[in-house]
Amino acid sequence: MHPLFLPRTLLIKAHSNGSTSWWLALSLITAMGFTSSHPTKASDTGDSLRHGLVAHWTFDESEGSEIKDRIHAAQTGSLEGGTTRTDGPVGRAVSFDGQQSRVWVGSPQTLDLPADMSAFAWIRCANVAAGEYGQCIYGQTGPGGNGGQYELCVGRGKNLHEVTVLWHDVDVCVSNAKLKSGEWYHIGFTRTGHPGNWNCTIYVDGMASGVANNIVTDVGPALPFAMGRPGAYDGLYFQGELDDFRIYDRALTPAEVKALIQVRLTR
Ligand SMILES: [Ca+2]
Repeated sequence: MHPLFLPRTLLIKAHSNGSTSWWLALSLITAMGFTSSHPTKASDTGDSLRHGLVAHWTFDESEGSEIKDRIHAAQTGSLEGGTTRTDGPVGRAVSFDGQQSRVWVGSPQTLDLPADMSAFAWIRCANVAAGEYGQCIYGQTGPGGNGGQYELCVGRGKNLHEVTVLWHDVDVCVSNAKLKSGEWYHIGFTRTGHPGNWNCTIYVDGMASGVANNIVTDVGPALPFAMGRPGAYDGLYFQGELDDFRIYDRALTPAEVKALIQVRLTR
């Protein structure tokens, strides 16, 4: 059916004398072609979630050791150190044992993100407060522990139940939210700014939960990237699960962060 001829009816109360009401049915608006087929805000946001997407690991493979990236083949990861697969909020997920397991990606040029960026994923910690120096869920780090452009950790130092974002070896932003062990959260951060003046916002379950502005620590160099531990560093292993991990080369808006959670509800 052509949209101009949809049976859209407008009722107008044309006359009322107390005992009898006369109603006029008009299809005038439809006949003139004024339809209400404007795109919804949700679909607008859904389209924008593909803008600037530089990595998207769904972890939905049913078998094998490859973790495919939906954006760049060079960002395909590999399960190492006994990493296993499990069910997550959006299809399948990966599970880290906190000992040696990780997803190794390495140093593809496309993950070199020295400026604005975002990274978001579903995360479940088996034991949030497991160690003094925390657990690194993902990040860029050299083999000696030197920090690169971005890392996301939980349970660091006195922030035993919080999320911490680091770059260039410095804790630059801490969440207000305190995580509980064994629960899934949608967690990520955005970064904007320029050398000498950076901003970082941590989001937990779609809400801003920790903001740091005027960060003077500059972004570190591009270094090897991994999930389940900080890059090439043999330590700070994460015990828990990870699903639907996305990285952008821009800062998502608060509305876009909220829309990302809907992916869980619509699949
Ligand atoms: Ca998945």
